[in-house]
Amino acid sequence: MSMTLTIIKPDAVAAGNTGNILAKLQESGFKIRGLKMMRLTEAQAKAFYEVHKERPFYGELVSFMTSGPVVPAALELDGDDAVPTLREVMGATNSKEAAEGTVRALYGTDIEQNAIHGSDSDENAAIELAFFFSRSELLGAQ
Ligand code: FUP
Repeated sequence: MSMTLTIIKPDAVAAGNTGNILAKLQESGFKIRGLKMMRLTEAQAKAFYEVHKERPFYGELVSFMTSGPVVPAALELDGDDAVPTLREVMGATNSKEAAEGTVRALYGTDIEQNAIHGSDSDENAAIELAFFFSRSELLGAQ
């Protein structure tokens, strides 16, 4: 099995789409191994997106991600492909360009308010899972 991290972002949580998105991820084969609702602090949002800190959209991204509650979830998939499978189900970064039927096409609005996050590599998935879930929280779910 393999794991990845999603975050249901403030736009999708506020719109009441948390349940629909979790259902769609489960229909795509993912098992939920960790789940919480929280409000990110500015420091947490800055740290999570540190890789983008020189980009012009960083400040707005941090303020969007702290604008309301988010729902991080640890997702497990049989086989090795949790990361690429979530990227496929999630769709392109810009919701306006995301393929029909993807989470971002269904529930996102634009390039910033794009409904969910998905880890982009196995290495980052491990870092991002540890950012939100302790080892015992993930082990306890099995
Ligand atoms: P993704 O992996 O598809 O989430 O995309 P990136 O890692 O490139 O970007 C992370 C987040 O930054 C996106 F989800 C939304 C935000 N972003 C913007 O707000 N504007 C941009 O031009 C690019 C990304």
